Amino acid sequence: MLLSHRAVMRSLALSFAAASLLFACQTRPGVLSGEETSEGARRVVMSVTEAGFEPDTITVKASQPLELVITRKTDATCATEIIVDDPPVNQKLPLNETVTVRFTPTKAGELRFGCAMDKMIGGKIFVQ
Ligand SMILES: [Cu+2]
Repeated sequence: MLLSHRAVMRSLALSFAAASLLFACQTRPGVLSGEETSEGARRVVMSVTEAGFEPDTITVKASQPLELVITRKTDATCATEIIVDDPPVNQKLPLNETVTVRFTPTKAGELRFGCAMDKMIGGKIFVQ
Protein backbone atom coordinates (compact mmCIF):
# COMPACT_ATOMS: atom_id res chain seq x y z
CA MET A 1 0.00 0.00 0.00
CA LEU A 2 3.01 2.32 -0.29
CA LEU A 3 2.59 5.15 -2.74
CA SER A 4 5.25 5.24 -5.35
CA HIS A 5 7.66 8.13 -5.32
CA ARG A 6 6.14 9.35 -8.56
CA ALA A 7 2.60 9.30 -7.12
CA VAL A 8 3.73 11.29 -4.10
CA MET A 9 5.46 13.83 -6.30
CA ARG A 10 2.40 14.10 -8.50
CA SER A 11 0.04 14.71 -5.58
CA LEU A 12 2.44 17.28 -4.17
CA ALA A 13 2.54 19.04 -7.53
CA LEU A 14 -1.25 18.95 -7.74
CA SER A 15 -1.76 20.43 -4.29
CA PHE A 16 0.81 23.10 -5.09
CA ALA A 17 -1.02 23.93 -8.31
CA ALA A 18 -4.33 24.08 -6.44
CA ALA A 19 -2.84 26.35 -3.78
CA SER A 20 -1.36 28.66 -6.43
CA LEU A 21 -4.69 28.83 -8.21
CA LEU A 22 -6.46 29.71 -4.98
CA PHE A 23 -3.89 32.40 -4.28
CA ALA A 24 -4.14 33.82 -7.78
CA CYS A 25 -7.92 34.00 -7.52
CA GLN A 26 -7.67 36.33 -4.56
CA THR A 27 -6.04 39.03 -6.61
CA ARG A 28 -7.53 38.40 -10.02
CA PRO A 29 -10.70 39.90 -11.42
CA GLY A 30 -13.68 37.74 -10.67
CA VAL A 31 -13.59 37.47 -6.90
CA LEU A 32 -14.95 40.58 -5.24
CA SER A 33 -12.81 42.15 -2.55
CA GLY A 34 -13.94 42.98 0.94
CA GLU A 35 -17.46 42.49 2.20
CA GLU A 36 -20.93 43.80 1.50
CA THR A 37 -22.36 46.12 4.13
CA SER A 38 -25.97 45.96 5.30
CA GLU A 39 -26.57 49.07 3.16
CA GLY A 40 -25.44 47.20 0.07
CA ALA A 41 -22.09 48.94 -0.31
CA ARG A 42 -18.83 47.09 -0.77
CA ARG A 43 -16.38 47.77 2.03
CA VAL A 44 -12.67 47.11 1.58
CA VAL A 45 -10.20 47.68 4.40
CA MET A 46 -6.81 49.02 3.31
CA SER A 47 -3.73 50.43 4.89
CA VAL A 48 -0.84 52.51 3.68
CA THR A 49 2.47 51.11 4.82
CA GLU A 50 6.05 51.46 3.65
CA ALA A 51 5.10 48.95 0.94
CA GLY A 52 2.39 51.31 -0.33
CA PHE A 53 -1.32 50.63 -0.38
CA GLU A 54 -2.22 47.20 0.96
CA PRO A 55 -3.94 45.57 -0.79
CA ASP A 56 -2.96 47.37 -3.97
CA THR A 57 -5.33 45.44 -6.22
CA ILE A 58 -9.02 45.04 -5.51
CA THR A 59 -12.05 43.89 -7.45
CA VAL A 60 -15.46 45.52 -7.17
CA LYS A 61 -18.71 45.82 -9.10
CA ALA A 62 -19.72 48.76 -11.26
CA SER A 63 -22.58 50.83 -9.78
CA GLN A 64 -22.14 49.40 -6.29
CA PRO A 65 -21.15 52.09 -3.77
CA LEU A 66 -17.61 51.47 -2.60
CA GLU A 67 -16.20 52.25 0.82
CA LEU A 68 -12.46 52.14 1.19
CA VAL A 69 -11.62 52.10 4.87
CA ILE A 70 -8.03 53.30 4.87
CA THR A 71 -5.53 53.77 7.66
CA ARG A 72 -2.21 55.34 6.79
CA LYS A 73 0.33 53.80 9.13
CA THR A 74 3.54 55.40 7.93
CA ASP A 75 4.93 58.82 7.21
CA ALA A 76 7.73 57.30 5.16
CA THR A 77 6.01 57.54 1.78
CA CYS A 78 4.32 60.33 -0.16
CA ALA A 79 0.97 58.55 -0.13
CA THR A 80 -0.67 61.05 2.20
CA GLU A 81 -3.86 61.13 0.17
CA ILE A 82 -5.80 58.97 -2.23
CA ILE A 83 -6.64 60.18 -5.71
CA VAL A 84 -9.01 58.62 -8.23
CA ASP A 85 -9.78 60.35 -11.53
CA ASP A 86 -13.19 59.03 -12.50
CA PRO A 87 -15.21 59.44 -10.40
CA PRO A 88 -13.06 62.22 -8.95
CA VAL A 89 -11.75 61.43 -5.47
CA ASN A 90 -9.15 63.42 -3.56
CA GLN A 91 -9.09 62.53 0.10
CA LYS A 92 -6.40 63.27 2.66
CA LEU A 93 -5.20 60.33 4.71
CA PRO A 94 -4.10 61.67 8.09
CA LEU A 95 -1.46 59.54 9.79
CA ASN A 96 -2.89 56.78 12.01
CA GLU A 97 -6.47 57.84 11.43
CA THR A 98 -8.99 55.59 9.75
CA VAL A 99 -10.73 57.38 6.91
CA THR A 100 -13.67 56.03 4.95
CA VAL A 101 -13.50 57.05 1.30
CA ARG A 102 -16.81 56.64 -0.50
CA PHE A 103 -17.40 56.64 -4.23
CA THR A 104 -19.20 54.55 -6.81
CA PRO A 105 -17.28 53.23 -9.82
CA THR A 106 -19.58 53.61 -12.79
CA LYS A 107 -17.76 51.89 -15.65
CA ALA A 108 -16.37 48.40 -15.94
CA GLY A 109 -12.63 48.32 -16.48
CA GLU A 110 -9.50 49.27 -14.61
CA LEU A 111 -9.39 52.25 -12.30
CA ARG A 112 -6.08 53.50 -10.94
CA PHE A 113 -5.79 55.00 -7.51
CA GLY A 114 -2.87 56.41 -5.63
CA CYS A 115 -0.94 59.39 -4.39
CA ALA A 116 -1.07 62.89 -5.81
CA MET A 117 2.09 62.38 -7.87
CA ASP A 118 0.34 60.62 -10.72
CA LYS A 119 -0.46 57.68 -8.45
CA MET A 120 3.19 56.66 -8.36
CA ILE A 121 2.33 54.90 -5.14
CA GLY A 122 -1.01 53.30 -5.76
CA GLY A 123 -2.82 50.40 -7.23
CA LYS A 124 -5.69 49.20 -9.36
CA ILE A 125 -9.36 48.68 -8.89
CA PHE A 126 -10.82 46.11 -11.24
CA VAL A 127 -14.39 47.15 -11.86
CA GLN A 128 -16.55 44.40 -13.29
CU1 LIG B 1 3.63 59.99 -4.50
